[in-house]
Amino acid sequence: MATEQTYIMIKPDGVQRGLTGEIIGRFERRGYKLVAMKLVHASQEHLEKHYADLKGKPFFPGLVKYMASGPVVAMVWEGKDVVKQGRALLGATNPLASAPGTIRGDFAIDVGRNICHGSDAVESAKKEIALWFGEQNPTINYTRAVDTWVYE
Ligand code: DAT
Ligand code: MG
Repeated sequence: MATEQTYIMIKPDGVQRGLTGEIIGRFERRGYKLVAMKLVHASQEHLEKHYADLKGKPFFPGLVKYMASGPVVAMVWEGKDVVKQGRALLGATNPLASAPGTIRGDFAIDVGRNICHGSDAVESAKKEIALWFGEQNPTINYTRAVDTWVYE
């Protein structure tokens, strides 16, 4: 399976609740590689683009307001199967349906305060990385000594 990239974002509630290190740590400990990261206080207009697929849903205005309510941590993580595995690390969209051991299953209760975002496919990851980091490839290309202990 080819190495891929995913867009992972710690939402304003995750930042406010001091869960940034915890969430980053789970991706690090799994073996994935951080290749881009920044703190952003996004505009409503930017968030409407990020969630364009959900425009028209009854919760859309509240979702955009919540996401614009404070800074988020925007990240790109890289590794084998990272899009699907990243979603598994986050847990189900609704934290009440998330298994303990997942990020949402351990730290969240309401769907409108589910503390993190992860791309749902390789193609949407590409779009989201371009939206949050720019069209030029923004990721850092580097090798880690530990990679030979993570991958066979
Ligand atoms: P995910 O974040 O798992 O990709 P999604 O793309 O369907 O889920 O929805 C984006 C976000 O919108 C989700 O993280 C929380 C919010 N959301 C989704 N369904 C909702 C609902 N029924 N009520 C309130 N907020 C909802
Ligand atoms: Mg989604």
